[in-house]
Amino acid sequence: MLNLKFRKLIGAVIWLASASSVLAETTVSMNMTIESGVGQSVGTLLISETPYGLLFTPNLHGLTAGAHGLHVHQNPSCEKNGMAAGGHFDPQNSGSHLGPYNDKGHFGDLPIVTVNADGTATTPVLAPRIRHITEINNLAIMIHNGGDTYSDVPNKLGGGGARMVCGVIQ
Ligand SMILES: [Cu+2]
Ligand SMILES: [Zn+2]
Repeated sequence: MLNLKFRKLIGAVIWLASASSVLAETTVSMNMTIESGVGQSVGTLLISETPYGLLFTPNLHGLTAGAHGLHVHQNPSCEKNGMAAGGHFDPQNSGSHLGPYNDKGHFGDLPIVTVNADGTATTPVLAPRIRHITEINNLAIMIHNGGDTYSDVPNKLGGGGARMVCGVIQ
C-alpha cells in the first residue's frame, strides 16, 4: 500500500518536471529587411515546443498576400537585406533544400507561411523535425518574397527569392 502511494508520488513529480521543461516558448520580433540595419516592425513570430515538434505562430501585418517561404538561416543577423543571415541552417552539411518533412535536407527548412488578403498572417505552422528551441537558438528566421517548392528544382532553395522579413531567435 505504501509502496503504491510512493510510486504514484514519483510519477506525479516526473510528470510535473517534464511538463515544465519540455514546453518552452519564445517570441521573435520580426522586421522588414533593409540595406543598412533593420527595417520597420511587422509583428512577431511565437515559437512553441509541442509534443509534435516546434510550432511557429505568426502575428504579422503589412505583408504581401499569398505563400511565403520560411526558413531558419545560419547567422544571428538580419542586416544587408537579410543576406547577413547566411544560408539555410544545415548542421549536417546536407547541401540540399528539401523542405520541412524530409530528414535528408537543411534542418532549417520550415513550412510555408500564408499571408491573408489584408496583409496579416496568423495561422500556425508545425515543423516536426525540430523538437527544442535550443536547437535553433541564436540563429535568424527569414520570410521570403515568394513561396517554397521544398526542393532545389526548378529553382534553388525552393524558389522563394528575395529575403523580405527577418528576426533573430533569442
Ligand atoms: Cu530562407
Ligand atoms: Zn533549405
